[in-house]
Amino acid sequence: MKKVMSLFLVCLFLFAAGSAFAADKTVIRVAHTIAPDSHYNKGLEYLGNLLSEATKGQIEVQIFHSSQLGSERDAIEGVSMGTLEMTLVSSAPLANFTNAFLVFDLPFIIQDRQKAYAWMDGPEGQKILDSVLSKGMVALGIWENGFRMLTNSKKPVAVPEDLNGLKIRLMENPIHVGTFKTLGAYPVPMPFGELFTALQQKTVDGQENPLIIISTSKFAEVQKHLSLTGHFYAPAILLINKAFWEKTLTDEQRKIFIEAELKARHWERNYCIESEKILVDSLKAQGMEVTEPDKAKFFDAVQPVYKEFEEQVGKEAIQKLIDAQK
Ligand code: EAX
Repeated sequence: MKKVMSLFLVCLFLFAAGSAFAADKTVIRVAHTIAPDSHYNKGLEYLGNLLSEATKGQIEVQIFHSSQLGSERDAIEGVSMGTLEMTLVSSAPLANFTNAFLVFDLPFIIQDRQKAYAWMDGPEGQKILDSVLSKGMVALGIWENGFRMLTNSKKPVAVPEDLNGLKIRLMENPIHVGTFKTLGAYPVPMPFGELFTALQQKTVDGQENPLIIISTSKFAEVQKHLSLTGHFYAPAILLINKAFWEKTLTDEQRKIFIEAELKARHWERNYCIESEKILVDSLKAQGMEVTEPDKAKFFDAVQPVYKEFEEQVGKEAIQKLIDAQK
């Protein structure tokens, strides 16, 4: 009986110690809108593993994919207010919060990925990231979503005229919407979480996203035509709540985080570049018809967009990003 009793006490002690330990653990919930096998999810898993290892399990990253916690706009609002710790989003929906990221939304502004990375990771990129500080957020770094390609269920798109009258879903961003208007399409801004159903039910004819999203979101099931336009480059911004970053995390944890984020950022960008190499063939194998569009014609057709948004984006900001890639 005594033996049983002491065993019970030992168990009770271990249980209490275990839960006290668990209470020391800091959980970071991170939301994103795309699939569990997407580049965002893989990059966040990589970051989570680095953080867990370096802090001996003190920090745990919990990933909520597929818009489980709402749209990108919802997630940004959540991180801004502190109801969510972290999110990884395209920079485009940040247009609702600051103008600083708009320069990335101009069509064809990013041509050289490597040079653009260097610029984004340098002081100019930092200035842009700092624009969210006043919104209660810290932008930790610029990851990659990717070059956006056009898909639709109606016809091959080789020249801008082919877009005439097509209903194309876009992110909620004024420059993206303006660009597709200029191209003669009918732009339909909508959160990503509603997109698959909208394509399936043909409320929209097409959409545009990087190949890796077209693939992991299984758009080949509802879209026949893929046009390799690469008209926008979408950076992905890792945002964390400012009070959480400054007050909940310790100095030591923040230091670990900064190092881990840098590693994860490079890892995620490389993962995108590597995946892209096989994705055109893979999407063909899934039944998509692939068109190499006349990019020069698209480039010429969107030039009025630069004039239209020049004031809002800032002439200087535009020129700096272009010059950085020379
Ligand atoms: O950021 O909404 C979109 O099309 C984005 O590419 C997606 O949510 C990932």
